[in-house]
Amino acid sequence: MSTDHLNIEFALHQIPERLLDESKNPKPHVHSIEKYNELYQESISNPKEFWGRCAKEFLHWHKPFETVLSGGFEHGDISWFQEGQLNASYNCVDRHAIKDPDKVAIIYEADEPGQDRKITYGQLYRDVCRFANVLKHHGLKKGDTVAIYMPMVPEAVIAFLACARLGAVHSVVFAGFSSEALRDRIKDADSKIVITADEGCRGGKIIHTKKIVDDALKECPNVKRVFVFRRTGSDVPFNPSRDLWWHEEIEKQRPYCPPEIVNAEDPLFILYTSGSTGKPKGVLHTVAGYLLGAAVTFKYVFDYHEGDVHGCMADIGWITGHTYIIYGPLINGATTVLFESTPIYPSPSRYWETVSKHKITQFYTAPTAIRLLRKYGREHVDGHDLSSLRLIGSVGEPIQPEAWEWYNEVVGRNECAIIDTYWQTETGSIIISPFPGAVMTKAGSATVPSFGIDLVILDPLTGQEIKETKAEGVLAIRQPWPSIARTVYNNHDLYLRTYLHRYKGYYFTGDGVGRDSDGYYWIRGRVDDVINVSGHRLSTAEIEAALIIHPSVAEAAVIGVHDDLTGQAVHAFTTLKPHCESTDLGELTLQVRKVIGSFATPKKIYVVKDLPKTRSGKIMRRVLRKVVDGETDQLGDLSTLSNPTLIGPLIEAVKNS
Ligand code: 6R9
Repeated sequence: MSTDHLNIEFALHQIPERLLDESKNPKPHVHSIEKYNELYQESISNPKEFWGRCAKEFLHWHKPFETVLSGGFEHGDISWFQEGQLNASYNCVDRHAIKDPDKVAIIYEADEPGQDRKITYGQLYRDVCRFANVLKHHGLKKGDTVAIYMPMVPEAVIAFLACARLGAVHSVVFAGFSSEALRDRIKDADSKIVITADEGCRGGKIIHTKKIVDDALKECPNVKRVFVFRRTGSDVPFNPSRDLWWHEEIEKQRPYCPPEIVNAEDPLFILYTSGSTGKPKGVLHTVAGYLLGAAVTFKYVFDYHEGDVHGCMADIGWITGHTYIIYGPLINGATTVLFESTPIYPSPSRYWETVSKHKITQFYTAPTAIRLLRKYGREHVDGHDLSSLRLIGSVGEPIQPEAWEWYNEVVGRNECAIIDTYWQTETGSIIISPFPGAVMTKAGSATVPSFGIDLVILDPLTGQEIKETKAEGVLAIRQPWPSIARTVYNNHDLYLRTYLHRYKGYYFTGDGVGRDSDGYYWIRGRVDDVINVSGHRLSTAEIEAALIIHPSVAEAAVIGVHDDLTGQAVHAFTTLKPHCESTDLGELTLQVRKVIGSFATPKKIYVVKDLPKTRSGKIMRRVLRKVVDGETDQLGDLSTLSNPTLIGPLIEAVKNS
């Protein structure tokens, strides 16, 4: 790997004064670099003491644990707080509803401005109990899986927590996925119940949610019940022998439902994510460890204080929504915003109107949204009262220094903490990020590890740890932390192979990384065949599989290409079957939208005669990448290429497209 850029030292940004001024700001929990170092060192050298203490402080246990950690990376038998028993919904709702029933738990900012709604902890408690009783009445039991395919409405949160109350496992499918993708996820997780809505609204557009569910369920005979929340009230198809209306069912139930007490290591949820294989993986998280990771990072990384309003703009269908809209905030008894719309609806000021209306204190979004708003210009930000903001955060992909500076200056007015947070579905919670109040920042660096995260940089070829401070390699972790995923649903072997056995003794993230002379980490992006479009993690293999379904396509190869707006964009190369002279590119695009969802749509499709392959038949995507980037003089070692004559026509095809 090239190390040229390691010589560039980026300027350190001081901790904004406002953050350290106790007359304007609550004193940060981690208020100095010494404090960070002390806590971090303890968490690494004595993880049992550190996490044992946190587990008692952050969680309510119905039965206390004795063992903090057992098992490890070798067999993937990691278990935290083994003998402990608890309930996630009790921890997120009941204890706050008892203490402060009128405190606002959720601020729902609906797609149309002005239709917002607030839900207190008392109300949330009753709603969760009612809906849990509905599910119980229809036969849902501890350990059963439930698919949730819902827009960003409070009832989605209620659905998560009602499952957790009964010890059931939720498998949330992002509501932008197509019916086929939904079908595959329902089948893989063996969900018998689906919770959905009549329609969704986003950016002024209607999404035909229930219809998509109906299409998916044509091939899911095991789904016996579908609960339909009425979001728009439009006429939608309804199958009376299977479907039930949310509003009719909850009226029948009383708002009390005892929580099912489960073991610390029982599953809390499955969430599908793309890996380098074509099939999405059902990443499984367990109750206690996941909740603890969410709770501790929420408090320390977002520097949560009583009275704060937390605005995470992600979708609940992604891990960011699970951890930092729902579980992290609610475990801490915080007020969390559920944002149904888009950054540009009805205008590019929507975020800032929302911040000033609800006096949001922590604002969290993705680089793709920041780049989009930067493109629209600062006039859409200026003039809005953003004085409530103390911290602004970014997640999902590397943030370019230009975008970081714009965010810091225009949104943060140089007086907010700015946190670039790096983590993954599999890590459950943030693993690299500045601690506001303690860690100085550099534009484009996620900076330092979170508590308990023992980061290492490995040489990708030898798997040896690179001990020098300045280093470049792949990112791995040496010790288990509480919110690490425990398995891939129904495929523990895949879990071991993907994360734990690739480099023996370490958890492997799949990301390339650099470390500068200050010990700051710079995430370079995926080293496997995963593309990141607007923070959506897509696998090249999955998109290729979708293209190949089309009757005229023989082969497909998909690559991620730099894109100013979306970070990466999907470019697809296809070869056609012998009898096909040409094909309708629109149909191919449609194919991807149908099988995966519109967010995976290729930006460009090139029809070529042949794909570059190694002699063993592996497609050389690296060559395709270079050709698209115009770096045809740097195609690298082509000695393994089986058919060197295809390069010329390939370059032509890209040029002429
Ligand atoms: C939380 C989330 C994980 C992948 C990850 C990496 C990329 C996430 C990042 C980042 C650079 C950041 N990623 N945050 N890259 N800087 N701050 O996004 O989870 O959807 O599983 O994606 O996203 O490549 O491996 P997930």
